[in-house]
Amino acid sequence: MKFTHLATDGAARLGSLETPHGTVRTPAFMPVGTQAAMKGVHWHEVRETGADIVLSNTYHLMLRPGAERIQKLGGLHAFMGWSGPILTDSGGFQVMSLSELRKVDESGVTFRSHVDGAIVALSPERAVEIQRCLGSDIAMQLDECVALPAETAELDRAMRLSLRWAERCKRAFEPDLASGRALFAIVQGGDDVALRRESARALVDMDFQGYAIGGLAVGEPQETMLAMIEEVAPLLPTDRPRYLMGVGTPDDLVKGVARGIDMFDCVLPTRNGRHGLAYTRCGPVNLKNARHQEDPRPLDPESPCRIAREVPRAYLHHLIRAGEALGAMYLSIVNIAYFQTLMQGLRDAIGAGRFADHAAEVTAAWARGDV
Ligand code: PRF
Repeated sequence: MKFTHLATDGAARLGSLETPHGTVRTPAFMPVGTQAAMKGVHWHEVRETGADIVLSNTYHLMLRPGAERIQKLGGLHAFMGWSGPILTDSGGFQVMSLSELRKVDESGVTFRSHVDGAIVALSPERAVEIQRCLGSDIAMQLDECVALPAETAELDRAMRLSLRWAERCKRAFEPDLASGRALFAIVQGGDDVALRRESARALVDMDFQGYAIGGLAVGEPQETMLAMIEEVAPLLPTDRPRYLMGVGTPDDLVKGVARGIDMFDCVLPTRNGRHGLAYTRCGPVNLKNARHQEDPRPLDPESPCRIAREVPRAYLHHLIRAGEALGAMYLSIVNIAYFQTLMQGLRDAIGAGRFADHAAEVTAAWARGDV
């Protein structure tokens, strides 16, 4: 994997990340296809929104259909029919948020499968092995993310455990280095500045191909999240990509890029789309609202997305109210396309040296709204 840093504007960075399955233009937003599917959206439609890379999950795929089964079928790219880059999360975060009877100890996490009730163990070594079976272009270390607010002692314990797991993941990943696939470390430490610094410094000393900031957007106010990014980003090597995990709203993305983040992922565009919320250049539009019942206007006549440009709001309102699958599909595409257009605008602005002005314009259009 090769990261080329093309331009900077303040702390914002324009770059390009070469993976075995193609190039990712950064700053990048990765839509989330948790179970090897972008719920209701074809891969060619995901590609048409402008997405270069997608995220999928170790946790779900190890339980069903199984990592070794996907490997037998040619790996995750062939299995699901997405030929571009794939980043896989390591599973620890999903274990903590989705499974019952979970236990964390030095060896890893043990939990009860939500699929068949079986007891499953996930160690740092197994997390790397699963991501090898999947053939993900970017694998993540196993880590422990603590929800905020939390006691310092708890944040300290989880951060140190994550550092030891980072070492073990790195060792387990050594045979993969020649493949061009990458392993990213994850900075933890919650909202504690000293812990964040210690985590970032220790991981940088271990020398990973990229660095994620985890443990944010887990219950803290946005200003705390931004303060942590401001502490951590300057400690990370400028020649490696920086990934803010599980973030966020369009406003989070603009503010994250302004602080030097290169990659993001979030379920918001697809999950909120399924629930009737459309993201547009002029802010979010809740299509469930009765005021759209007789509105013939499209969501945004200037959008590069055909659905946003052409489909009447009244029809989208009807589809969502009637529980039609097409409504969820349409809004998922509209939203992924909006997030990609937003990122393209940020990339263009960094390249042109007008990031701050552009960010202010984007924010002002949301504030004005149109409806
Ligand atoms: N760790 C991992 N995945 C994650 C997170 C984390 O801290 C987050 C936190 N926002 C989202 N996804 N491995």
